[in-house]
Amino acid sequence: MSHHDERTFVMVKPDGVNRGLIGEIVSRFEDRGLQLVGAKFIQIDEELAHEHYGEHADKPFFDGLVEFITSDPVFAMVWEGADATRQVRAMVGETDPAESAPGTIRGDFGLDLGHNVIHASDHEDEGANVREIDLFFDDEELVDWTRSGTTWVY
Ligand code: RTP
Ligand code: MG
Repeated sequence: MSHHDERTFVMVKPDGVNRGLIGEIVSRFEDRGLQLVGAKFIQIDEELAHEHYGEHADKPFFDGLVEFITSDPVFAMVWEGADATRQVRAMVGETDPAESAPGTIRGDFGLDLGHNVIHASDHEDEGANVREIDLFFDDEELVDWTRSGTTWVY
């Protein structure tokens, strides 16, 4: 990991998994030149859901959000690259798919606020990427590696 590189947490939500969008989403990050350093297919339990979405505990949509995120499996990933958290958020789009530009993941695949296909660490919440990576992954589940022969990507 070179000095300008950063790791960020990304997760295909249950709606994206059910719609068969894991491969499409992984491809977009690969195409962009980001580097995969960890991934796993899991079903989130209540406790993990409460920790992950704790910032929204007081919101009216919290119970529905927890019910949804625990309803079916998710595909959790860690991606590395220059300014990765901001880069990924730009590729994801806005929270509401209706506000998301075509070409973004939510702009292309999101249905509504509750079914917006993907989660990514908030780039405006400093340390969110590191907290979320720690919450979902053990250190030994993340791979330190350098791609060979790829001077054209990060
Ligand atoms: P996420 O955390 O899932 O990546 O989404 P985000 O940063 O774009 O949005 P955030 O404000 O963190 O909200 C988390 C998720 O809660 C659902 N939500 N529902 N009904 C509502 O008003 C409402 N607002 C947010 C969305 O699924 C959002 O992704
Ligand atoms: Mg968020």
